[in-house]
Amino acid sequence: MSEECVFVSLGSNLGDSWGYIRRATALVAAMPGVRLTGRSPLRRTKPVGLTTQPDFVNRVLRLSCETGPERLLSGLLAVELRLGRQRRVRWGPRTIDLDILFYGDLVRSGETLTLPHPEVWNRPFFLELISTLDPQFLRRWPQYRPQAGQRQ
Ligand code: A4P
Ligand code: MG
Repeated sequence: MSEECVFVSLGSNLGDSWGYIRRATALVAAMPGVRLTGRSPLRRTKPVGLTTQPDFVNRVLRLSCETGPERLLSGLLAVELRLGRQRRVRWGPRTIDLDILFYGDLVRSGETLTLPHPEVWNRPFFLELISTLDPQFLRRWPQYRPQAGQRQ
């Protein structure tokens, strides 16, 4: 299978969030068929959606993947379980959440996998963190809306 450029988000707002993000980064980098090609800085962010919960720590990873999106997603779910993630409330607090933001140019909508991740354009910190890894990447997407006065 060909290698694709992939962006994965990491988020945590329970327990030792900085530690969970660092451990998740190492576990994702060790997954078969996955090569870590960039990791963004860590950002403390205000909760989106359910706003009455602690602040998050977020990071974005850039990967080169030959797994295909489904195998990548099941690998990420295994990392979440290994780090003690329990699913309780949608958009609620979590030790670790790993989402696929972009898998190459794939666009799909399904029960188990929607690409690009539907919340990418609603969460400015994802856009900012992707830009730290690849400043040109978001221009490939028609949803990309440059700020007034910004050069295209
Ligand atoms: N799924 C579908 N598409 C994807 C994808 N592109 N990547 C499915 C990963 N998973 C995808 O996710 C539920 C199911 O979504 C998965 O089993 C998979 O088959 P989940 O992680 O079990 O549940 P969730 O995370 O509660 O729901 P969801 O919709 O993933 O929520 P989000 O969008 O991840 O929101 N505020 C800040 N500041 N920072 C955050 O990181 N995160 C959330 C969670 C809310 N507020 C936040 C943050
Ligand atoms: Mg999720």
